[in-house]
Amino acid sequence: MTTEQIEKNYAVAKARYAELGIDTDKAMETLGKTPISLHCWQADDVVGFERNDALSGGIQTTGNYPGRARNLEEVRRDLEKVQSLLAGTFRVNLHETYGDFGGKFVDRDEVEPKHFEGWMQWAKEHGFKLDFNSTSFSHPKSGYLSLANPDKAIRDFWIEHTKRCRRIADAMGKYQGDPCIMNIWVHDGLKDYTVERYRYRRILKESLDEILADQLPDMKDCLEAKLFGIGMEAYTVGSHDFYAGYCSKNNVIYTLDTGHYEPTENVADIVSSLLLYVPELMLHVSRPMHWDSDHVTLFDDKTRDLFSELVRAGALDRAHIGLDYFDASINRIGAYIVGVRAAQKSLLQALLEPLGTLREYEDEGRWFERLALLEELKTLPFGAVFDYYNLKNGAPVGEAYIAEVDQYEKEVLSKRG
Ligand code: RNT
Ligand code: ZN
Repeated sequence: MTTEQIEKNYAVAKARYAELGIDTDKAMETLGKTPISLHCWQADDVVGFERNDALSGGIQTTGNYPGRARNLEEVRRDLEKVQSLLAGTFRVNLHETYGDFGGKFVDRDEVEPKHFEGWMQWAKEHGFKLDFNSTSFSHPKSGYLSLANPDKAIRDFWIEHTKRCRRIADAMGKYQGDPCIMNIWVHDGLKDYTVERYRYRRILKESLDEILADQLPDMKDCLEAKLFGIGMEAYTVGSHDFYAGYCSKNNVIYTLDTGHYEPTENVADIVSSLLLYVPELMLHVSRPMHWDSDHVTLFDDKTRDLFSELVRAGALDRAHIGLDYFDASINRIGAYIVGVRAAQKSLLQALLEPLGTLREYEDEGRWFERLALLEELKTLPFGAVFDYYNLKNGAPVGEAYIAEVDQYEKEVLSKRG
């Protein structure tokens, strides 16, 4: 498509949406300034730089597509490439295992802000803000239980780790002049039936109370619930109910990962209930396939529904949008672009909804009209708006990024051993 065609299509789309009272320029502006947090772990299959070991803790990457980032420089280079192919405001979401350990072994209870200074500088140079995650998995002390472990020595190790991570997040937030969102997800769970459900949950609650006791001004905590992990099918300590209760009671941000609910559950429907009781949400937008498979996020009904819900609930400023998937079976840079564009399309389409009219219909009991308009909105020329948004912001339009990803693969990724 030529620039002229993209502009012409946009003019038509703009006029069409205007008929419904929608300002497409305003929608693009909101899209452009709504941050999306890029999860660093898609670049290297969640391996990190601590011990270069296999992933454990109930999550799994499958596939061995060539080109995995093998070190810090490669992860950064890949993220820079991803940024260059997208339009918008981006953050980078790091795990503790991605620290700059300078070739030395730094255990999880020894990590310090200095191990992330390089990341802070790099992020600043490239216009990113950082988010952070403590890391309970892929460690000899991970086992089945970390923060919920009855063994005090193991529990204390993870409490110390998590406290340190909060201080790192606080240092990041201070450096970037914007709170760093720190997610705590622990894999704690059991393979088979337990008679101690209550006990482990009580221990996890006590560990969290201890970890969250310090007030840190430049970071925000969020807690991620989960249904189950691989090899931990019988019981997950940090279930939805556990964290919904904990976050409501303690005014903590709840992390909603779209892969962590029953397959037939509508995750979009959870948003409004949570928002009435927790201060904010952190989203891990993913794509579960039968289970928490962490496939690349798509512009599908579930994702669209989720973003519509944020807009309809007026909650864009109470939601931190992040992605969370790790597909090792396809070009990893391409995986980022497909997922981010899917989230952006979902948000843009949500922003282009004539909510005023729909709400009037609803109030007046005109339910046929509501249904019909919702149905017609689906085929409005929203793609032309998204194309123009990318054009205007200097990003590849439509499928043009495919060739660029292929080129990067040829020049960079294929040369990685
Ligand atoms: C695991 C959680 C968690 C992880 C990352 C790597 O089920 O979704 O968010 O994916 O921390
Ligand atoms: Zn997640």
